[in-house]
Amino acid sequence: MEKVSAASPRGFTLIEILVSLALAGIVVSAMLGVYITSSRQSVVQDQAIVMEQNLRAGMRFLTSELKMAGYNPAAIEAGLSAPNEQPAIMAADATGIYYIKDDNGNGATDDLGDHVVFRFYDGSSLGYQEGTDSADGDGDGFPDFADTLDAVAEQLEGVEFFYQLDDGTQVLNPAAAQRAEIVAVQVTLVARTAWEDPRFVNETTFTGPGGTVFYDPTTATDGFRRRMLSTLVKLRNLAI
Ligand SMILES: [Ca+2]
Ligand SMILES: [Ca+2]
Repeated sequence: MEKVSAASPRGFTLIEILVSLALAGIVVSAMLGVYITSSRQSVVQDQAIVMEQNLRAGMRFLTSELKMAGYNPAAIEAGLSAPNEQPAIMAADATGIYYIKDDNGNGATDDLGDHVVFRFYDGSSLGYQEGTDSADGDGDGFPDFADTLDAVAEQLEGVEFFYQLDDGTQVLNPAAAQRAEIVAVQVTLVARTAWEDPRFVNETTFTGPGGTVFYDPTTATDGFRRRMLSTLVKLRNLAI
């Protein structure tokens, strides 16, 4: 009589295979879950690091350049209080500034680098450009050379230039006569991550010192992480 011994080789039953597959499935999905969570966290962290670096690099460049507004050693030597007897700040509004300096100290302000523009553009970038003169074809106060800008910071929510006059007043959009009174600029940059974090709702309000509302969660919320950086740049060449 044939008898199947317990030790004899045999195949797996369908139930055994299904149970094994189910167990394997649970293990794999648990591992996948851990992997997805950790990779999502690292993407979020990477994005936050990129945002922070972009913001700091942009601010560093802007502040070191802006400090030189009105720099004019020849004019100071000649006893002139205003560089080349004209205001060093040629245009200034809440999102842009155009100023003159004698970059190479040769006594003239028509060399490359003597005219400088910083401006927020394309809704997400802080642009920089240098030129040699004030030619302004469209009459918007900013020179033609600044019609094309190089980005010094990207993925920005916005920028704010808040001007401090020598009587202590602070204005976002100085009138022409006030431009000669500017002694410092409170520069604020707000950056945001490239992508929204689907598991994050940003409920922080971002408002600049001058009142610019960059993000207002009471109006609408999203999942972008944001970072605001604000620095007071003293224009030492203009604070005479
Ligand atoms: Ca020069
Ligand atoms: Ca123009």
